[in-house]
Amino acid sequence: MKHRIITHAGCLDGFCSAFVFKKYIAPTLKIPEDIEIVPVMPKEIELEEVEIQKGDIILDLPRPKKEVFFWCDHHITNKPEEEKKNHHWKLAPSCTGVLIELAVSRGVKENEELKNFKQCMDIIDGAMYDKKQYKECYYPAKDKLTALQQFHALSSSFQTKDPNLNDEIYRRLLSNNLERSPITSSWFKSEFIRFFYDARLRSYQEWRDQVDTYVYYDEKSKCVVQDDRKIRFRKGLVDRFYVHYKFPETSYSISLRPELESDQVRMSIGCNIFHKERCKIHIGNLCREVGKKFGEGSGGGHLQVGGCTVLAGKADDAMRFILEKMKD
Ligand SMILES: [Mn+2]
Repeated sequence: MKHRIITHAGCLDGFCSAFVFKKYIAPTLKIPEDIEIVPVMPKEIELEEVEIQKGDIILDLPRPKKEVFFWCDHHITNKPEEEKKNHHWKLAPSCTGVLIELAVSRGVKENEELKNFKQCMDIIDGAMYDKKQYKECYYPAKDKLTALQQFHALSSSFQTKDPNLNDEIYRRLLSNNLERSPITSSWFKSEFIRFFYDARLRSYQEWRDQVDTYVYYDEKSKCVVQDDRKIRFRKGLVDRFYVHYKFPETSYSISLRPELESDQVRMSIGCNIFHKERCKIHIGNLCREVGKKFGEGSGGGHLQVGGCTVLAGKADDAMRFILEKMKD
């Protein structure tokens, strides 16, 4: 049987999930080392735009309708109705963490490096940063990077504005000889990855300076609104936790980003990451509902963060619908 690893494109958790599968789980299943890596977006699985094959290994992505060799995910909206032998679903901060646990349960030795790997990924993908860790990862860095910063540096290398470049870097890094964790691998130690991170940190600052001019706090719904339809073009790169740092009284945030080519608006909703106890709604379910009601059906996520795509003409209705839900 021919195997491929199909994993979440442009996503650090997708990358690290593929890393853990290839390095630790594949050998237990006698899967060859040169396995092909195929980065895809969740939407491509949901809308059946990728041709799924029997031998496929699907990580950090929705479960495809067709039978596959192996599937592992941690998104609450992808919880399967029935259990299956080759299906691994667990509500957890990161898919990488679920796969590391699985590898350990299959006999892989759990050392400090692996523990640290899981811990960093749980903080990053589960948005479990405290204010200090947030500052550490999103503001200019010193010469020597902490482990958490190193994972951020890694992700910035395949989150440029060119999806093909991202996929290329992603696949090439994963085709290297994999050591015990991505950040202890020799290829990671090169200056090359640091370039991407330093540039990204400057981009965050540019974005923060611009967003300060149009972001606002809606008191009734306790939500910060960042509506990019208000600006002609966006500067820098989004620092998704900044609004909660800037408005500590918020419970939620929403961002609207018009997609120029498709006449759709991408919405991201999250709770205040520094005060998750304020989150009273199931955001993943809300996103799924909004995606169906106001768009073509793409939407989902976690309890406390999610995203969906709606038709441009229905974006205002969708926004009113969401803000109303946040009030109670
Ligand atoms: Mn994930």
